Amino acid sequence: MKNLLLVVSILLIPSLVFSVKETKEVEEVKKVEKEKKGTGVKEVIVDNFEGEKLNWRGIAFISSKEGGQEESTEDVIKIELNKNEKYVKNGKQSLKVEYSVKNPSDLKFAQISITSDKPLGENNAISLWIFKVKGKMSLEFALFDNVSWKKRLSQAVPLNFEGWKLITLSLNDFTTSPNWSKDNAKVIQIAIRGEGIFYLDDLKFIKK
Ligand SMILES: [Ca+2]
Repeated sequence: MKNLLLVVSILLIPSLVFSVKETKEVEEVKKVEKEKKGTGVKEVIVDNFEGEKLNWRGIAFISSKEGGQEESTEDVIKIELNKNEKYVKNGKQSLKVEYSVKNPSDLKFAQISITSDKPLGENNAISLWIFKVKGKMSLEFALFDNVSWKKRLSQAVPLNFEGWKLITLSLNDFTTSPNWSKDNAKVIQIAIRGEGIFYLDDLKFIKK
């Protein structure tokens, strides 16, 4: 009996040692993969549209040739929370944006805006999902420092696709602005030119 136990132990010990070693190696690999993937910077969800309340506001504008702008009384920018799952990327809701223009002109645009609870901070990019339904539109993003009210502006992003598209804009895609601080960068404005309907989901500040 004693001999049998001894034999069993001798047979078991190397396999136990091996499995402990293997577990450690797997953990090590996982740790390295995590460090490679994660930058240690926490992304900020600006809006995933899962709330009850609409946190956005939209205004239709017309620019004057002198450079000023005033609210347009003939154009309509409609924004609402959407529950139709076809147009939801994540969760149960998204944002529906509909802009219709009566007399199309290059001077016309609509602007939708939101204030994030948390600033851009150590993140360096904006990401969002867009489902374009119809129309010809381009979007320009402005990121405001909500203390100095300085802004950085993106290039125009044409919505020349249908269905879902992930749009990522890094800070390098924006103009620079003195006295603009990423620690106060909380207000996002999206200017829409053209007209049409699109849905928006998962607007975030991320580290690229
Ligand atoms: Ca959502």
